[in-house]
Amino acid sequence: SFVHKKCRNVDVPYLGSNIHRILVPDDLVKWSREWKEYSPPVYTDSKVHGKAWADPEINEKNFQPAWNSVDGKVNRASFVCQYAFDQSSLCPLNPIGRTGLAGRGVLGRWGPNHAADPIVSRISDEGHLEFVAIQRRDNSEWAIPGGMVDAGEEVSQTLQREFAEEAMNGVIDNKSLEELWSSGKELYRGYVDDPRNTDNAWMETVVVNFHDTKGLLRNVALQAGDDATALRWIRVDSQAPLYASHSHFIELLKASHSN
Ligand code: RP5
Ligand code: MG
Ligand code: MG
Repeated sequence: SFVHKKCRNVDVPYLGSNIHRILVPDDLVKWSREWKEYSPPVYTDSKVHGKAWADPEINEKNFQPAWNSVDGKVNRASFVCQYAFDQSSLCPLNPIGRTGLAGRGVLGRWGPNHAADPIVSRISDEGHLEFVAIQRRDNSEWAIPGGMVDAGEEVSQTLQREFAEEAMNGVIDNKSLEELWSSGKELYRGYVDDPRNTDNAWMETVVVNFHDTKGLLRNVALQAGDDATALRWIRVDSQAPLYASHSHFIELLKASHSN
């Protein structure tokens, strides 16, 4: 079964910090494997504290979230399973298993942090299936231009908003793309092996393909914006390394266009 890898990397410090994860061997990822001395560093970035998009500390008096369900405007349900809790800290437990780091890191929510990933694709003049990729500001890796679902936001909105912010330099009302946005095909919903994941906070996403059969994107200026520093079309067969689990999502894109 699937084990996460990118959130067990001990070669680099955790994003924006000098904290290192402890090494979790493959066979000790699952919580069901006993590891009595497991005691990872506990780390939550100070930028998370007091933010409207983030949860408070787990033991804060007024923090009584509806775990494993839609909690008002925040979806705290996991696509993977009903998640369990650490017996002493009471924090949600990553459904895939240990990551070598506890706390939330830079993620705002305890438990699942929901995102959406729009894969905008086309067939190039040379006949190759390719998709819009952006370079991320946080670690310079190439990625699908996805982002977090805001509180109270529909995933369908997140997909369009994030694409507009990161790949159209914020131009949201683009009438010429209406037809493209209504053509979405879901490729995946579930866990993301994101390098920011921790034992108690992790990324999940809905990946939707918008395939431009009519050349609608020729009328649109694609340009990196917001937390993207560059943009390019990447061929699905290019083997270019991608952020988090995005290579897996591109494999699903390939498969869905090969029949
Ligand atoms: C990944 O992080 C998701 O697949 C999505 O692409 C992205 C969302 O986070 P930000 O781009 O907002 O940092 O796990
Ligand atoms: Mg964004
Ligand atoms: Mg993003």
